[in-house]
Amino acid sequence: MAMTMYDLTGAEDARRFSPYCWRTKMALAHKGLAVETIPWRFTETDRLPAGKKTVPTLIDGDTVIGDSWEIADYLDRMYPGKPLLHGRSERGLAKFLTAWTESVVHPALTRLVVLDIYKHVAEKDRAYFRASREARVGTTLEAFTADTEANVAAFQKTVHPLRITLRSQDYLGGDAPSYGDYIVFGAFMWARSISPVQLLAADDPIAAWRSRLLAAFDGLAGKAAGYPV
Ligand SMILES: N[C@@H](CCC(=O)N[C@@H](CS)C(=O)NCC(=O)O)C(=O)O
Repeated sequence: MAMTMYDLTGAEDARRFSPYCWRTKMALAHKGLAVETIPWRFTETDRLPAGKKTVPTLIDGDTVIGDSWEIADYLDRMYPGKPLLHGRSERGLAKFLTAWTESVVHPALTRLVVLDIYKHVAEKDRAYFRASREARVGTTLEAFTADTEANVAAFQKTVHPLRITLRSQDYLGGDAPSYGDYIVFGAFMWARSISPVQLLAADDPIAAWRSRLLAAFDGLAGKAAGYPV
């Protein structure tokens, strides 16, 4: 039986925009595991099994796992082929990429996409989304995102370490994608799913890496609803 996964969406069922859910979907595809995704919206916490509060939440038979890192670990334990987090050093580096993505890349992207997210979420999610995110950023979504040009420039500077790395190798994993690639790529899928803002110049090595991952697994990510990049 295929696994099922609760997957964040906007007003339309097809607009799957969670960076964490994208990590997990790429990880499942990496292992060749089938998953049926269930569209889930911010105010539907009661629908999540086992008291989970965030997505991705994965259900595999009788097992319910929340948190993308826990899910990657679980998948490696239960389905050891094509490991995601094998070896202490790979695991350690994936931890660093998680921390960098969540504490540096996501905040820089939030400046660019948070108002677009608000515009795409279901009507019933809007009040919750605005109130929770404005409390987080300390101002209105409009004020926080006002200067797109400056915010794109700041984002491009933020991801410079990624750019330097990808000048000399195709993936963070070297010549093939690793779970670390999916962690960072999830952030780019977050933006692509929800926002028309062009984050990267066409000749940026990061754009070439993003294209490779959009095409991976028969275009799993590239075929998903989103804006052209
Ligand atoms: N550490 C968790 C974070 C998951 C997370 O925060 N997911 C967001 C969607 S992108 C969520 O469910 N948010 C619920 C909310 O904001 O109420 C993971 O890696 O899975």
